[in-house]
Amino acid sequence: MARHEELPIPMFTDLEAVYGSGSQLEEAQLRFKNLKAKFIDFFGQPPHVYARSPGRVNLIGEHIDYEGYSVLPMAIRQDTIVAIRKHDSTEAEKLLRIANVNSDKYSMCTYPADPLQEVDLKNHRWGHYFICGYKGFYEYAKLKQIDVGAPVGLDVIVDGTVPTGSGLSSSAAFVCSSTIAIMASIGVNMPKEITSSSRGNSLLQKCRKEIAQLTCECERHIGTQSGGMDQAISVMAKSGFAELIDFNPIRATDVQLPAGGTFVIAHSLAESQKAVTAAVNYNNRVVECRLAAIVVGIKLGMEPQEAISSVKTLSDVEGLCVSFAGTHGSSDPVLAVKELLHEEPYTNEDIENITKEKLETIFAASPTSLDVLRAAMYYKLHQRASHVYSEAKRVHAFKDTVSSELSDEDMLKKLGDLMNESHHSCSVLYECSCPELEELTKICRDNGALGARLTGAGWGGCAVALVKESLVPQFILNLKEQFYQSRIDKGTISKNDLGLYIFASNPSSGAAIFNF
Ligand code: NG1
Ligand code: MG
Repeated sequence: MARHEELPIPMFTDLEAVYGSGSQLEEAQLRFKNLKAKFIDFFGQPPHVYARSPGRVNLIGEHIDYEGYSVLPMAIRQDTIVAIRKHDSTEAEKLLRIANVNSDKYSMCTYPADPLQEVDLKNHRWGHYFICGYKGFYEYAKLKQIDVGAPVGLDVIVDGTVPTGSGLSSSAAFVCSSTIAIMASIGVNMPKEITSSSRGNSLLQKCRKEIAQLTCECERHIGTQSGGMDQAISVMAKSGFAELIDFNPIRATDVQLPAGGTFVIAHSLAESQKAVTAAVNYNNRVVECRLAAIVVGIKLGMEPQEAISSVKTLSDVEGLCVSFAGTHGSSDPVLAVKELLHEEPYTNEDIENITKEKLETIFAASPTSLDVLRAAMYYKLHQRASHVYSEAKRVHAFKDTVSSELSDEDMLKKLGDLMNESHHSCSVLYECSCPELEELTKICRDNGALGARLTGAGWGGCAVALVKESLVPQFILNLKEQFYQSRIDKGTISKNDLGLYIFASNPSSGAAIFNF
């Protein structure tokens, strides 16, 4: 194994740097020890290297990353660790064997060591997320002309603590840790344009950015047209800070949260299986936003064909919207949407009359979008665009509030209000909430949360509440009583697991590699 300074990506660190000290460190040491023992059990030899990447909670900015708008998440301590061993090139079996420490729930998945294999979207398996990283890594190497040699077999064990289907991005934690583990085990170096002129910290930042971009593309192999927030924060997070993430190109700006407030994460216990329901939920909204953007572009004077070929996101037509609204004395794209798009849902025919093109033709290059068209009855262009433009403004208002001169108390109140507005918009305009999340966020507010909203894609999963630090223990007790107790009584969850479903969270650090 190469020594630290020779290793490919400068993300090697030690457990203390990531997991801190005291009982958390001891817990982490035990976790890695068990993981290593399991690895030897499964594969007869220890792993070469480990990569970890955390889940995240999005504080504000929902369903706007894929429209090109900035979002504001923070990493959580729960993470995925991938332990990996690369086969010798002389070893005959060229297989990817992917096991899980939780082998009762996740049985071993085996795939050929072939970077060109297709991910079988019709038969979802948990190991597919590793294949996303695998394919993405080889595509990246090809693009950057990095010589990575012929594919060899890989033995892998995954240990994840991010609850799945919960809006905390277990998927990105898995994809990012897989990709980074593959990079580290295959021993590639970062392209020269990144490493040549950068030293120390700035090199590390450049590499993190590059990996964030790469992993975002990786996860699209699972069939969701995701925007990049989750991978960006999972790779680039810094302990103690939330991050404002900008796209095109990806960039992270540290955001110091005000003293006296704590973010509490609470699971609605409705599991959202995004990879399975994408055609009617997530990808449906991506398609609706694209259609809204094209229609707005045409209404504001673009030729239909020009709009179809050049308008990809609502951010592409924001400038047009703003100048249109400007003639009415405002610079708010939400106002433009109000006038340009009717609230009645649009049918296929309504839209095709405007675009002068079949929707199937517009989306011909995207099989997952064609799945959306097959499943959709109508398209709520007005509502989706209003959500996106207003949510994008709330992200900046959140960031501005944090850096304003307000007292901590006033600041927390303002942040809470923005979170409540965000939830309302997700719920009413974007329709990505569900009855359990509505009940949970209401209970949060009734128990003194300054703000509460769904986090992540929605349709189940978690809520995040901003709570005054001094109230947190009582707040958690009240939620246990008012939301979880009836579910414990019904046997939905066990009392002993409550700590997995409701917890306070501090901003944790991003992806890292270990070898010991
Ligand atoms: P979840 O479902 O929480 O992993 C998804 C997307 C994000 C973002 C949010 C909604 C993926 C990997 N992530 O998050 O990019 O669009 O929904 O804000 O698809
Ligand atoms: Mg996800």
